[in-house]
Amino acid sequence: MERTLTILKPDCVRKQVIGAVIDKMEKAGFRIVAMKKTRLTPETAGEFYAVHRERPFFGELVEFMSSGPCVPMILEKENAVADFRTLIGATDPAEAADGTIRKLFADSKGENIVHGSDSAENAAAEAAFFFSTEESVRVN
Ligand code: 3AN
Repeated sequence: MERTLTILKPDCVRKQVIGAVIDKMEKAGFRIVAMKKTRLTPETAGEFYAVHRERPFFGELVEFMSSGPCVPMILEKENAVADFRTLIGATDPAEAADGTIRKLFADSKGENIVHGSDSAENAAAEAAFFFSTEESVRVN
């Protein structure tokens, strides 16, 4: 079993497609280990995306991610990191494969509905960013 960290981004919450997106995840075999609604500040969003600090879109990314509530989740499945990235599709929804979450729900590269960790190592660090050890214990 492997874990990945996703965030249902502020556009997902605003569009009221949280349920539809989670349905896709559960139907694809992901178990929900942890989930909450929270709101990032520009400071915490900048910390979460620190690796992108030098990228030209960093300011826009921080502004968007702190623009409203979001829903971070820890998901578990065999091969979770890679399978989840397949399920969500390419960063740019215009390039995302048919049937992927971003193709179905996202508007742009910036407002692309969900985050997905890019490695098991980053997934663990990102999970610890949002959840305590107690909150990360699988219950079923
Ligand atoms: P992914 O989320 O698919 O791993 P990355 O790591 O390339 O994509 O990008 C990190 C975050 O930065 C993404 N969540 C995405 O929404 C945002 N982003 C990437 N490219 C752009 C862009 N050109 N303009 C605005 N935001 C972007």
